[in-house]
Amino acid sequence: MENFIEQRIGEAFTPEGILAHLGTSTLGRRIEVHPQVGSTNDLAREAGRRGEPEGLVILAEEQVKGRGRLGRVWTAPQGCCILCSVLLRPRFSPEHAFYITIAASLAIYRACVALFDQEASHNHELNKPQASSLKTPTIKWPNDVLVDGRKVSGVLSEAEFSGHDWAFAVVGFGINVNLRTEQFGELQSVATSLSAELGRPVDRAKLIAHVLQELESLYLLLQGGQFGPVHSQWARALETTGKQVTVREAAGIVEGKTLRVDPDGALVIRTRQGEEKRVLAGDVLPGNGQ
Ligand code: BT5
Repeated sequence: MENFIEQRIGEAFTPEGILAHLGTSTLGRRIEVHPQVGSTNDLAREAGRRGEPEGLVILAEEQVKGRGRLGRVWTAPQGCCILCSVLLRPRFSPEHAFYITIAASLAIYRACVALFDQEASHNHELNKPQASSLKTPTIKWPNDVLVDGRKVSGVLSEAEFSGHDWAFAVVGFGINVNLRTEQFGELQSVATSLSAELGRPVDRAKLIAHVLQELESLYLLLQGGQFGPVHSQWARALETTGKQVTVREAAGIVEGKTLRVDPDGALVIRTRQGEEKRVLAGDVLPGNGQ
């Protein structure tokens, strides 16, 4: 039985395997699975330009040109992670584009929290002492999901516009699912995987179905103009609030204490000089989060 479960969990993605767990009405009703691509975001953008309907999900077992924000690289060993892009056709104003990233990180965060909660109650049922090593996921502003301070997932939203309106949006995310920490190489101190944190393999098909389900319900709120509830849930999950941070933005470095996130997603920092600074795009640098 154990072997069977291991084998099933380690299986390649198939659309049918995911659809069997999927309860969405739009997202993922059409799924493409590719053994190897440049970047799933590129394929989703091509699909957007071809006029494919929203909800198309592109998954790959391997990316040779996986990208992060600002020209950075996303790396993942073949066949053990989630590398996914979703085509969206938002109806809300493009000025709220940042909410797509917020919704995706919140969806991934929620699916991860559910996994960790299940593990805790499973341990409880088995009368195992609560694994003191079991950590809670958090979101690091603006787009990372962390477990115990290390990155388990990143989100890259991209959009194309037609005049002042959307042509379409693509939200791409990578989730480190079944990897040993040694497989991260030089990223080992900053990255982790769900299997490493839980101490067991995770069913990728179930997980992606759960993420898509969460993403759809958040996206429906956005399509209905309800940004407030999405923002407040995201703000609650942020590990960055109330901490001393150093943030790198295009204009330079901002240091200070994080006060809040504004409705447009900006991180508000009180600098040592007592000034309030809003950072709309940047990175919270590691190692200074207390
Ligand atoms: C992100 O960028 O975190 C967005 C990553 C989005 C990846 C997905 S995979 C499917 C879709 N197709 C794509 O081509 N991309 C999307 P950023 O915040 O810029 O973080 C990038 C940084 O994360 C890198 O510079 C590394 O330091 C680190 N990194 C790279 N691979 C990682 C991994 N597997 N786990 C944790 N950290 C990683």
